[in-house]
Amino acid sequence: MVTARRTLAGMAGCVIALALFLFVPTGSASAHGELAQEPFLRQDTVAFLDVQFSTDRVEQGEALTITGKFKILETWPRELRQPDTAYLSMTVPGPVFVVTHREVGGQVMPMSFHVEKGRVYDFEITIVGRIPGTYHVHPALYIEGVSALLGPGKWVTVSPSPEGFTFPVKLVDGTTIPDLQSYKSWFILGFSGLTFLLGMAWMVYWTVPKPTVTRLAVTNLIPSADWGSDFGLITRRDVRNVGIIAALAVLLIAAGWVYSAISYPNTIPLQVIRYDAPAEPSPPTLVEVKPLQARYERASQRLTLMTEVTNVSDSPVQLRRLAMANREFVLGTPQEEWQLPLEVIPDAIINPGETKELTISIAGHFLEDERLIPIGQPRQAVASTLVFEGEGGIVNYESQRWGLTVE
Ligand SMILES: [Cu+2]
Repeated sequence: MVTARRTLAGMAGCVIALALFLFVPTGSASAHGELAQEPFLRQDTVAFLDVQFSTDRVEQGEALTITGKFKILETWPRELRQPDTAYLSMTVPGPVFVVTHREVGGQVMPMSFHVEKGRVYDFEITIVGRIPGTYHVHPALYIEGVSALLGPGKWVTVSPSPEGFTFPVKLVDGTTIPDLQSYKSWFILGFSGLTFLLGMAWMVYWTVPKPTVTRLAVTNLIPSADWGSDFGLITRRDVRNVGIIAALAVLLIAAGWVYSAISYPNTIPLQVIRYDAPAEPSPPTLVEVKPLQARYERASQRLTLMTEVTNVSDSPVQLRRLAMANREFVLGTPQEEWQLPLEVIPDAIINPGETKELTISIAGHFLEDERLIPIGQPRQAVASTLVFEGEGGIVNYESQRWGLTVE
């Protein structure tokens, strides 16, 4: 009686939870969790630099290209799995774009590739508008064992086109699939449905007529080598019946394999070999950077990075920009929606042979709103990449981590 009541209460709970989940209205999400990642995960891992979007407005079926560089930072935390295999993509809320082309270091890179800490890579990614709407689009680097690490985001509008969106694909044998979105949908659904039915039959067979779940306490006591035939748990008939289900599953897989081998003789085997992505050549060293201290003042919402910079080249060097998580801080007027102004005291130019103590500062409520400052986090530090420019267009990307004091 008690068990029955408990079961009923449990079921009622489930029904209420499901109803709440399905019917209680929620606000629409305007971002996609880029700020949910821990500050160190965004600051210490990958820096996106010189990112450019070819446009912020496309029609359905029109292409948009994102170019730029990413650097695998020397500040990569030891607590994370070390960077080795990466995959270039982008992040948007759902399949609202399709990626049609990817390049890393000037090479077409549709698959995963190897990266190295400290190196800078050029990238290019082409996406085509699919579903009308306005979306926050980020280039993203997926690192195996870590997560998606996002670059700066830009709002892009996809406007409806009278023809709608189609995704034709040309095959090796010269034929064209008119629209990949609906290609053999019913066949795929039907085949998946059959495998689903077999799986359900297996599950229901073992749970509904058998006391495996309803009398878990008893079945748990039976040793694993014992069939429990005395309790009616597994009988010879059961073995025969589930043998039939297993045989049907093998038959289905074999039939699918034969069908695809006959209908599609020209297939590309699964690609397993990965390449090192071609990195940019290492530039001559212009500066030596020593992070001294970072201080964040909560009242004025100002972050200052005390940094000692020595110019080891024979011409003046200028600190131009600073990349931190999905933001970029620039001297002068920001041009892009992810850029914000940067202040450098006394100034950003370091003469040859000079050692200068720079006070780099950034201010604004976004520092806390976007969780760039790790308040109440198990790591009191900030990391960023400083961009120094010397004569003849030589650029050094200096990634550093500063110990942080919050006041
Ligand atoms: Cu975003």
